[in-house]
Amino acid sequence: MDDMLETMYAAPGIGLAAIQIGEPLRIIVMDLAREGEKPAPRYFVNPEILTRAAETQPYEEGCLSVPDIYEEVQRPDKVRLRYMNYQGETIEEDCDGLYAVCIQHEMDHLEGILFIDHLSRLKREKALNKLKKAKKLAEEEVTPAQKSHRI
Ligand code: K1U
Ligand code: ZN
Repeated sequence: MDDMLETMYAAPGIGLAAIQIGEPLRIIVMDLAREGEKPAPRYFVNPEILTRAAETQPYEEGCLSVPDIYEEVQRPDKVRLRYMNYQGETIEEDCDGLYAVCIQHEMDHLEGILFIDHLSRLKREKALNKLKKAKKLAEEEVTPAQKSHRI
């Protein structure tokens, strides 16, 4: 979890699920402190959503696994959560605002779901095309050293 937090801060991101760094574990880290505020890391082991509000809220989400794509997603605006913390204690709490958005986004990762899966077919296809183009460009990109050795 310490390594995950370091990776998340370096990205930078506000959340990270273990599977995003290739670890198939039900672990999430998060820090919703704003720039200039004291870091406030949170750790979630085996998190479960106990209840979801019927009301939804829109939030423009991004994802470290889907770079440079930002889209509005509708999710329940409040959830009740149970998880084990860093110290191994079982915690139950109500989440709202960005906390509710982020924990639902991260818990989707645990099930192999990405935020673009919540979009309309058209928006998802546009996002996937943008990703494919970026991947192609990155593959075509050559380093200055490689360029100077070209004939
Ligand atoms: O899980 C992830 O891919 C991380 C993702 C979390 C997230 C962001 C927005 C809504 C829901 C979940 C990110 O952290 S994307 C980067 C980001 O939002 C951010 C980065 C630096 C400063 C502030 C925000
Ligand atoms: Zn993500």
